Amino acid sequence: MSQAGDYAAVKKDIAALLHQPEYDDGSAGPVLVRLAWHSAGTYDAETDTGGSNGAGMRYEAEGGDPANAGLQHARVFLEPVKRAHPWITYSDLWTLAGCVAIQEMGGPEIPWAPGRTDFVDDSKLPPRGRLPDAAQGADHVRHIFYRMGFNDQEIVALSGAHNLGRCHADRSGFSGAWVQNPTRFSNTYFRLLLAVDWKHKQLPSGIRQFMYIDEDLGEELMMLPTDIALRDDAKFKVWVQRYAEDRDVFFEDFTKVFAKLMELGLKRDESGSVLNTDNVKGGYIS
Ligand code: HIF
Repeated sequence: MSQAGDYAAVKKDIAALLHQPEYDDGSAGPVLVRLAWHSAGTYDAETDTGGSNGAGMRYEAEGGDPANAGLQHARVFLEPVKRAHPWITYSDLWTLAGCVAIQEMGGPEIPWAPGRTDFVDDSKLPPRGRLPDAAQGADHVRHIFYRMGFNDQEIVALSGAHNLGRCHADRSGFSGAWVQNPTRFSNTYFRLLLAVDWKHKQLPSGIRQFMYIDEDLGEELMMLPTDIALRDDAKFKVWVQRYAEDRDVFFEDFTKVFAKLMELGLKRDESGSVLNTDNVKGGYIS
């Protein structure tokens, strides 16, 4: 067992578990990034509810939300790390794991700070329906991310995370990966979004997505309707073009916006300590 507060030891163990030859594309990384984002992405700035604090996905109300299907795999991957470092909260572990995964897959280092609590404050529980619906368009994407406090540029920068991982028919209903190498963080997602003639595809289930078959590679790639919306909306497209052209600018902007996502709902004092865990007394919600 590591000493309480030894986050370097936790990071090392997270990095060591990413290689999973039997799972998906051989890495736990993408699903860990999705876990981190779904834990935070329930935030509503107006009511100050939701967010990563509380690790609510451990419980049915949030964990059983169909939008979170498949994330049990990510939580199971992290259990040995929690056992080796029992002092870390799940909410810190899940957000940290997403950041470590991004960096280990070739992405930027995301500034991350601890201090989240695992005590569930019932008054902060997010209702279901806070996470985005991939079948929709630009208005919906704005509605969801403006609610968290993001602007158009930040929405597009964040979206570069779809360079990672894949859709699973038995989780979301959608199917396939966005890029050819889905365990390598890059700006390929933006480049493909613009460069390729994406065609409608209807899956046997009736679900509609977009597809492109790379004849040379003999490989089929996909985009969600919400991804295509970034290309087809004039204001979003400006940023898609910017990030397609300049990987460094994308990495810089992504770093800031992913760090902001991980912090939603936390209030820190000048020393960085989280203030809004003050309803936790003697280990229980008062
Ligand atoms: Fe995703 N996302 N996401 N997403 N996402 C899926 C998978 C991943 C949306 C829908 C889906 C973001 C925004 C949105 C990742 C990371 C991020 C899947 C497939 C869907 C349907 C799930 C499955 O079937 O397993 C929508 C509608 C979003 C708003 C536009 C974030 C910006 C891109 C915030 C983000 O960081 C990652 C990583 C995956 C891959 C998971 C995997 O298991 O491989």
